[in-house]
Amino acid sequence: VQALAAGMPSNPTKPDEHGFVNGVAPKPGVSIAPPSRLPGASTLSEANASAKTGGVAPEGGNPTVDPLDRVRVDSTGQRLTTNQGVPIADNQNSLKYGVRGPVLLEDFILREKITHFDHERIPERIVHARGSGAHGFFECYAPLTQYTKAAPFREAGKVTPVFVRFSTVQGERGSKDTARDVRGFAVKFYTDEGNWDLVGNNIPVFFIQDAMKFPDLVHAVKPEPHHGMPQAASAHDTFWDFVSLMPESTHMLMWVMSDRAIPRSYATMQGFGVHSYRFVNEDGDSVFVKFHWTPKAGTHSLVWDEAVKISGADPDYHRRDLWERIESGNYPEYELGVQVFTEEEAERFSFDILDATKIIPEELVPVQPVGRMVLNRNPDNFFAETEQVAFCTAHVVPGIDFSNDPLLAGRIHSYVDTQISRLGGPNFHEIPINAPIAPVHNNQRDGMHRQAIHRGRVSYEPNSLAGGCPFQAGAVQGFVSVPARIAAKAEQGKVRAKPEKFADHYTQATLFYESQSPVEQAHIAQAFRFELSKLTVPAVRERMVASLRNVSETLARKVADGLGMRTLPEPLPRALAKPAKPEVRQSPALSLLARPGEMGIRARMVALLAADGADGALLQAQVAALADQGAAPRIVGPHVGAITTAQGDTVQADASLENEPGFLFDAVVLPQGAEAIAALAANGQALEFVKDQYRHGKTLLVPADARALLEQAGIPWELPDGSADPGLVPGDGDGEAALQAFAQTVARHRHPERETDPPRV
Ligand code: HDE
Repeated sequence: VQALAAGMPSNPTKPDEHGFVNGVAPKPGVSIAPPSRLPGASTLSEANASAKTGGVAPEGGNPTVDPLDRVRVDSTGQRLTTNQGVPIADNQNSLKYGVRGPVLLEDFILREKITHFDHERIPERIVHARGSGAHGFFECYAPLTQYTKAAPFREAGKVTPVFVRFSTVQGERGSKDTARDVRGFAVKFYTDEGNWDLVGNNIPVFFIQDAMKFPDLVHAVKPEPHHGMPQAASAHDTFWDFVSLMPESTHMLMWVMSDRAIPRSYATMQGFGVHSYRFVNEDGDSVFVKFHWTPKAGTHSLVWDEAVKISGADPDYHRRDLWERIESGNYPEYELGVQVFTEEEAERFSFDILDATKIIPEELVPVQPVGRMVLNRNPDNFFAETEQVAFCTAHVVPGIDFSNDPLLAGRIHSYVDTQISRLGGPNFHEIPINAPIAPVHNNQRDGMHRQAIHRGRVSYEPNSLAGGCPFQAGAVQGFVSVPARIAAKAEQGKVRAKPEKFADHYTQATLFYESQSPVEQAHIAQAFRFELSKLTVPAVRERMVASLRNVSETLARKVADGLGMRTLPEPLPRALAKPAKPEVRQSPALSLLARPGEMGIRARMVALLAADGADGALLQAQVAALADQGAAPRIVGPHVGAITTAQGDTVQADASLENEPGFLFDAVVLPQGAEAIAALAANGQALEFVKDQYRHGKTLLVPADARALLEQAGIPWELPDGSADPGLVPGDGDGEAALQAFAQTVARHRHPERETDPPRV
């Protein structure tokens, strides 16, 4: 009180946190000027326009770093303390009465430590529990003000910080990354006008049309409740029972059974907002919009046999890949594209744009590129950032609004609701990773874990005692919902029903299947075969094949053959006898091959097999050349550590055949040196290594000596049709030209022309 009276801060060590400008208390009733709340001094994210909204994309830097500094802890050179800041003298022994005596209840240090530990876990997300996050920025290419006043799209070069979390859906927090599953692609934009969360998936459609069915869907796909199995897998009775009874799932099933559901990397998959949203401009005019993220590295996937094996050897495969790409400077980058269309156009489409089981073919409404997102910084702390981040479809900003998609409506409710129990109360927006960079002022108060210390006695509006503050922003600055007209026919009134076009469950499933390349179609059939083969109830299997007959007779036949089903069941009755004629019957954009990417071999994992007697000089030149091109080369030997080269010196193996098997790599370089080849050809792990590389369609660089290794592994030099296998690159001599040819071949991702079913090797 004395300090205040003297105009001095009450807590001299924290002047700014207590709202004092230059250490002097403001006069009552005078609000604090924003500069006193700059990052570093503030307990809340408030006005700090400078560091986070700069005009130039900070390649390699990250604008979200600074504001979080206030909560970052670096213990370098610091002494150990309790949570109350009391220095701890001994962190090894509990307090006892005599060295062999009982532990004393008074040991507050032990009790604090154990108590905190006991509560270290929070509930995992009910879906999307397993995820990996990264910081980055979004940069706008050109003003989009014609369509939207949303802050990230206001001017060319405008940079908005983002945090992204990728996830699987079905599995628990500790489950594997490479499950066959949808991937979450959730982006939090920390805009000048509040947080905008674009909570999307890597697949542009969904299983169901109405939020009412979401708990049923999730109960069906999660491990079966009686025995808790299977983990992170849809290949079980309850899932297929449900979806085969829900024909609206069929389109989504085509995507989930395609290679899209086993991406090679989070950096090589697309992302989609799924629902139709609205853009709103300064004049209040609105258009519909669908959001698309396209990876610069191209769309690349795993093959199933590879995904299964990876899940055993490295359940963190995607998490590690994301981390390593960012650490090595191969920043994952995605282009944001929008499909913009009007209400009138929407009415003419053969499908309903409120139906989340439908896409808008790109041939009908082109995707316009509007900006790019670069992920350039790993989180400092997995729990504090990736686990505590809370996304929500209700987090929109002026310029973005909703459509009446009934699935979206349920989501707008669900996310906030789930965070309240997951993050322990209504103040999760104050957790640093969730706090907006835009200032937060309102009259919401108290609750669990409140961080803000609100000054003054006014927490209501209208008020006169605080000069009416915080005041309503009004229609010009504030968020105003689009006064969309409701198209309900008068006679309908309140209904529980769906629009008619929602009932066309198959046209777009067929469109998807017919737009795939032959190898992608083969993988879809194999995925259905695998999943349905795991069912214990034959009737469910049959019902699913009956449903597939409405998508494609060829597909249904292939799946039935794979299941030993001699006669095809009758097709399931269709809900809509005469669906509207589709605008597009083929959409090449739906094939993964449509986007090979521009990154060459950057971030590709390349194994260089080695054993005693390998040509060490060549090996080192190859490692250097591959690293130069941005790939991640690793020498893999029979053991880690020293390998004696043909030249008599040693090279160090980074990994062993045992700890990093072949399927973890995108390609392999085989060594030169007859002795090394003989050693590898006598090693079952090395043979499996190259067999997996071959079976999964990878590129192998094969010097003359190494042909013996391929022969031993039973790998044919020719493709099934007798032509030369383009993925087996011959390599001789000093190897420079060969390595060049190898790199170009690796950039093609895979050689599916090698595939046979069942595999030859
Ligand atoms: Fe979600 N979803 N969802 N979802 N969803 C959650 O929110 C929900 C849907 C998506 O990395 C939950 O914070 C309902 C579609 C992602 O933290 C929960 C419905 C799409 C993430 C929830 C859907 C998504 C979630 C669980 C149907 C693609 C992870 C934990 C009406 C457009 C975000 C949480 C992260 C997470 C509800 C359908 C994407 C329970 C009710 C469609 C990427 O609130």
